[in-house]
Amino acid sequence: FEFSRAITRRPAASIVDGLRAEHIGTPDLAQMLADHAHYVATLKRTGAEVIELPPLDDYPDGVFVEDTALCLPQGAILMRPGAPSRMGEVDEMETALRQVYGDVRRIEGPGHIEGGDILVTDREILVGRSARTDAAGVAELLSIISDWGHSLREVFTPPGVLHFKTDCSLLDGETILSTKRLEASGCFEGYRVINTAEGEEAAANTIRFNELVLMPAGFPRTAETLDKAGFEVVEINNSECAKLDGGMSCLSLRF
Ligand code: CIR
Repeated sequence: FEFSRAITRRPAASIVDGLRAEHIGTPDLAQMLADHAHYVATLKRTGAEVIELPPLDDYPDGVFVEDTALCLPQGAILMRPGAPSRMGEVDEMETALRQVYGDVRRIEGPGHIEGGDILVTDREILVGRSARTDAAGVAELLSIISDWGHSLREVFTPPGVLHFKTDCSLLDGETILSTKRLEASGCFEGYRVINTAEGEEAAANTIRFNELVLMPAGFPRTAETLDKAGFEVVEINNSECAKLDGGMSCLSLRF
């Protein structure tokens, strides 16, 4: 959770066409831009450099950069999204990653894998199979990261949940914030787990970024739990991204 850099991409006007499981309202671009600016400023507040990429009108979900790559100390790996409309975002990210990484690999397929399904902890890389991430995608990622000395554990995202990290996030070297439904699957044995409050499952997607925990605003009981556990929480309005099933982790690549 200690990072010196992040990559973000400004939301495009086409964001109104972003993918969503359920239509709960049209995202408001002006509000999303304001929230995005708050998010970027918060990352920068920790002293990190933020590489801000321009909007991509051709890719409505382009703001959710996390899904396009996995950034590790040894190199970056370009993902192969399970959502066909998001495939082209990967080439756009490749250009940015080649400027900062000497070693950039790529999931060639036929499998699929998205960054939102990958949680990197101090001891392992957890990958949740989901509607976007399949066994072949996980296997191809494993072949790359085992070269770099990482271990991978395949787990399962609960049905109906978009990504593994929709329901969990890393708070520190040994602590994970998780919904009760995901923890119940047994995937966090050996970790200290803090649960989101009942009815606040959407608070599970946070990011620990240096000294701060960025979390979506509007989940007071979970925020209080984190505060009491000693974390420095910054709440960021996420109303617009939430309409597209997106949250704090989706909005950046961190390394
Ligand atoms: C999608 O369905 O792909 C986007 N609307 C949301 C992506 C959220 N990304 C993430 O959780 N890492």
